[in-house]
Amino acid sequence: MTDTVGYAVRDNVAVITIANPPVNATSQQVRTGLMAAIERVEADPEAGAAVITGAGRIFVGGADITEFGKAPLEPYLPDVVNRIEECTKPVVAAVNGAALGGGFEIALGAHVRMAAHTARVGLPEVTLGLIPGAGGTQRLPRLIGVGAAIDIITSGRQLSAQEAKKLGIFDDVVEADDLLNAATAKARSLASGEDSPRPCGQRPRPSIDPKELEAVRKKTAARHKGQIAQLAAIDAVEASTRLDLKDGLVEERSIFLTLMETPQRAALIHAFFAERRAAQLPEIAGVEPPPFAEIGIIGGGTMGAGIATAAAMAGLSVVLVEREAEFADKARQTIARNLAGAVERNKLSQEAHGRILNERLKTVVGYDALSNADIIIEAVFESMDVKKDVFNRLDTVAKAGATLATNTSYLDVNEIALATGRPQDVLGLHFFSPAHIMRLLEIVVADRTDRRHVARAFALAKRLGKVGVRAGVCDGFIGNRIMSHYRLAADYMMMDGASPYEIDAALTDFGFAMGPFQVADLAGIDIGYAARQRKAATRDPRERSVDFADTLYHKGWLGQKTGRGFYVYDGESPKGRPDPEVLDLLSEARREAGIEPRSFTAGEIQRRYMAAMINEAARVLADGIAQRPSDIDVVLLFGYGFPRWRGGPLHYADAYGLENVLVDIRKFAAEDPFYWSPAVLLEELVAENRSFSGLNDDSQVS
Ligand code: T1G
Repeated sequence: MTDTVGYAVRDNVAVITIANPPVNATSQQVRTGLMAAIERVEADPEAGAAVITGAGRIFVGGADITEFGKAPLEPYLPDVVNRIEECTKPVVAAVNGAALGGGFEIALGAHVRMAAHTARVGLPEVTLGLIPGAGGTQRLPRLIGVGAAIDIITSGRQLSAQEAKKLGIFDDVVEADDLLNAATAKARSLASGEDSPRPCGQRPRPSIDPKELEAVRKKTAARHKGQIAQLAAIDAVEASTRLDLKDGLVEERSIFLTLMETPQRAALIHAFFAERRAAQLPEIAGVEPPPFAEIGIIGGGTMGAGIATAAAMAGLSVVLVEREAEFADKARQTIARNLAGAVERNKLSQEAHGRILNERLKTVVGYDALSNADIIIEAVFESMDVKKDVFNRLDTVAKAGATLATNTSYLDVNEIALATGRPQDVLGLHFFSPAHIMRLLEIVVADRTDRRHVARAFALAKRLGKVGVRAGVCDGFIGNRIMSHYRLAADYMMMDGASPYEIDAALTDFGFAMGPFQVADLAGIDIGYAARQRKAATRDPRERSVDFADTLYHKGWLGQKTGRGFYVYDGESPKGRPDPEVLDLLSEARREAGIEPRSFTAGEIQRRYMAAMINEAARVLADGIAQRPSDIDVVLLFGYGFPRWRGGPLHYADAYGLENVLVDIRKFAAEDPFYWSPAVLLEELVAENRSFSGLNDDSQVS
């Protein structure tokens, strides 16, 4: 065997163990080893049957994604799975942990599937722009039916062992410790001929009513607008209703290889690795993060309560401090509501919910309660004076070595740090609301922040299930700084003739979860108003300012929270409908500004919006606020609704062509040379015929 596939015979059963850390991905070595192991079982007189299992906590995490985009190497995974299914002796899959993608397909090739109660299965290929390419689209429908198979394959979701058993995927689910014994006992009974299981591939072709299939196709297209893999997966599953296994596998392979060449596959794989690369920083390489068990939070508003919820759900003990008992109680009620929502969404067990409220969460008055906290996060009012006062008081209360974090979304973390006698312990932890749901966490490293606190912050992000991204100190850090720039491009287009509704429609067609004016209504027109007031003091006089939204603010039209903003929200259209009065006000504002409105195509709206985003992202990168282009992609993907299947703004820029971005910017610069001045880094990359992806090597931080 290879050292990634072990083979050991025990009581007439060959146990084949896949050991390819960290996730037992089916690398070429694993595929070769599996092929050899099956051949060995057939020839081995000591083995009447075989069990396939994974070493460690994962069964098989899937095909080896690092091989994608390169020339495929034999043996191909579908051939390995076919070989398992054709084995002349019984093969039992002992699914000891996550069996994802190709891992699940290996289990489907086995004749019987048994799982540990902690195991999970899934076919996440569509999240990578692909479809299952090793028989999953042919075997799963034969096992559980077309409808259930399409749901699992097009959602890419993971199923618990219990749900999988209910669907008929697992023949048995046992305690994790008993799995190997149970599986070898099963294999032994199969070897003795007591039972002759029917391999998936030998089951009859499944069927589905054509009308039902059409309805599923329509629903899938609506749910995954703009994406291709989900619909291609339905085509592959549909083939299983028409073709025998062999021909169905040929059809699946053809669809799979076509998708392998698509820009969406490249973008989604980029996103997969970008998310994991963000935590790889030379400045914390080899730095052991100080342990943490207790999190202190100051401020029990939406953000503070959300952070407390996330920390408590991650098993940490939480002390939330408010100024008065009434506010402390209110915070507790907010947290309880958040937890109840998590239970409804199956993100938290009822038992854990109770344990948190009874044992793990304290909501009190008085900073003294923070004296044992390892990490203290303030989420108080966004005012420098208020924050300085908080940190000044923390200095006297927090224990030595505690990490002192501000949740500010734009204030100068260096200035806040100097409000304490321990600036080396201070950094920013910029959570995104709702903090117990949004996965992005900007970790803002100030000039004096000690690396151990940076390492601890990344360890906290991982513990909370968040994606930590390192940011330098500037107004808005990475995400908000870029957003405030491209948001202006939308405002300019609105004043120059495009309606807010055309702009939102063009950008949701591009793939954004919401357009900028829908976002403004969601966040609150008053929030935008406050930001404009704050920036007015320091705005460069050359910058064109647009204050149309202030008109709505002064009318009390603050967005969703008042039932009216750019859109009208009422019983008739809870999601909001265009407001003719807004258009009249806009025409009036254009007249007063002496603007002759012109029309914008959806394409031009998209090009302007993206050019602005890319231009400011290039500046953020050049200023060292972000460590690498893919970190900026991660921020926009996880915090601002950028479509994942486009990979993020800088991956998109490379795909669109940096020279094309620069041509757009230079064209727009004719009307506004200040706002559209090209980023120097962008001009350099174009001049040197380089791409942003070439800068995604290890972070520049020494
Ligand atoms: N291939 C290569 N490397 C992988 C990998 C994979 N499939 N999955 C994870 N890694 C790396 C990851 O980059 C990280 O590297 C390390 O392993 C730990 O990952 C033919 C075509 C399995 C649930 O989409 O969902 O099968 O940062 O931090 O939190 O039909 O990894 O340490 O250098 O995520 O414990 C389908 C992807 C592939 C599953 C474990 N499979 N992986 O989570 O660890 S396509 C997937 C995951 C396919 C077939 C098709 C998770 C995990 P580094 P991690 P984790």
